[in-house]
This record gives sequence, C-alpha cells and structure tokens, in this order.
Amino acid sequence: MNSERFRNSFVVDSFLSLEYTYDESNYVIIRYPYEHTSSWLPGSKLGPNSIIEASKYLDTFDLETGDVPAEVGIYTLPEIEPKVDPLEALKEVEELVDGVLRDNKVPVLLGGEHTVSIGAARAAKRWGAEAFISLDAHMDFYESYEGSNYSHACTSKRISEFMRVAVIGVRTADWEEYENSRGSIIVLREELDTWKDKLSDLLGKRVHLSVDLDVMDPSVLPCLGTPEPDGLTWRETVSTVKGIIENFKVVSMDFVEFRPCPHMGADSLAVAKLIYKTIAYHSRRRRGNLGL
Ligand SMILES: [Mn+2]
Repeated sequence: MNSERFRNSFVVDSFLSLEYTYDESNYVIIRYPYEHTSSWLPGSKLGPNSIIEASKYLDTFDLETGDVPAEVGIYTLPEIEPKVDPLEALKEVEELVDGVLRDNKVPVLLGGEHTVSIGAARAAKRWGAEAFISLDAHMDFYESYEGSNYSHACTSKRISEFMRVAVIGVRTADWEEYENSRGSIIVLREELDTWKDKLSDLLGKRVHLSVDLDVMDPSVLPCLGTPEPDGLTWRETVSTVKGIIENFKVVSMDFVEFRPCPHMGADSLAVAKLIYKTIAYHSRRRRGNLGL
C-alpha cells in the first residue's frame, strides 16, 4: 500500500535531510502527532517535526559503530494530520505500520502520545511480534483514565489484552495499575541492570519496541508531558535500547511522548540521536543476517 502511495517521491523535510526514495529505503519514519488525551502538559504533537528538524544537525557517521547508518536508506513519510477519534487514529496507525512491514521495511513511528503505540503493536502482531517492550517511567496500566479507554495512561493495559507486555524503567504507579500489571513484566528503575533476567522467557522473540521518552530523566529532557524524577541517563537509555535490539528481533519501533521545549535544541537533538543510534544498532544486526 505505502509503496504505491509514495513510490519515487522523496521528502525534503526528512530525517537527516536524506533524499532516498521509499523503494530505496529500509527504514521508514512515520510521523503521527496524535495528541488528544494529554493529562498534564500538552505539546507532544510538536514532537515529530522538532525531531526531524534537529536530525538535520546530526553527523551521519556513527563514531561508535564506525558505520554511516543512513546508507541503509531512511525514508520519511509525508506528514499526516492525525484523526481525532482514537479508534480511527489507531486504525490509521495500524494500516501505516502494516504497510511498511508488508514492504519488508522497518517502521519507525514518531508520536504524539503513547496511545499511538496500540496501533503499531496490532500491526506488529500481524507480522509475528509476540511482545510489546516499552521503556517508560509509567506503567500505563489504567483500565480507563479521565474518561477514556484510549488515554496514553492505558496503553500497556490495552496492549496486554492481545500481546505480552514488558515495561522497563518504571518509577511511579497507581495501585490500580500495579494490580492490572500482574502477569506482565515490570522492571523498576532501580532494577534496570536486571532487565535481561526479567525478560528471559522472551529473549530472541519478535517484538515491538516502544520508547516513551519520559523514561529519561527530566534533566536530559526537561519538557516532557508527564515528567518524573530519577529517570534514565542518556547513556543508560542508549545502552538499554542497544541491549533490546541485540537480544530480540525488533520488527517495528516507536518513540512517543516527546514534548520539545520552546527555544531549546538540545532536547530534540538528544531524541533524534537516540533514534539514529537505534537504527544504527538495528541495521547492523539486520545486515548480520541474524534473522530480522
Ligand atoms: Mn510515560
């Protein structure tokens, strides 16, 4: 579907300003700035374009891997105006992610709020993903929140109804969430070093990776929608993502809940760099024929 819609087009307003066509690319950035249930500080709808803008100032050479990961081809889909109704929005996200997977490419979804991950996880499941691995300060295990079953605070709960869920980096929860998370894997922030043990029965499986950027400490990303102290450092976040890429078959991924600070570039650049590093690790594993 996507290849027909976007064949031979390229987007100047693209990640790293790359001009690969859709057909030439192995990774596809999907911007879906859905934001309708933010409970505290709004602005995550501004996240995707702020990330794209900052990405233009990244070096394409990756010092750590010695690669130019951009050479795998990264295509940025034209901007999409999200649907207002959550069910319609999730359906649209599911179709977009599914279309990219059908074309044998890796979807990289940029939210918007965490709700969009539900659509991505549904599509990933169609392509064999058995688990949803989320990095998040919050459990997102509410049955319903502020009158909505599709609030950002219900994401893990909704997904747990059709797929295994693991949330890494948790440092706050309501009692209801704590109860609802029984049967899922929760790795508290202070247990970060043990995440691989806690996820041991899922190792090697096909998964969807979701990064709620509030997993990071507010000193790194100060303007999050729902900031929470004692977060992961930049280095802890990158190394955890790297570990997940190396120990699972990540079929699709998303980066959500980033709310850029006005007049600040460091935060958007940090997120853009995290995404680029993730693609670097993933493409290296993919090239190594490790079954992705
Ligand atoms: Mn969160």
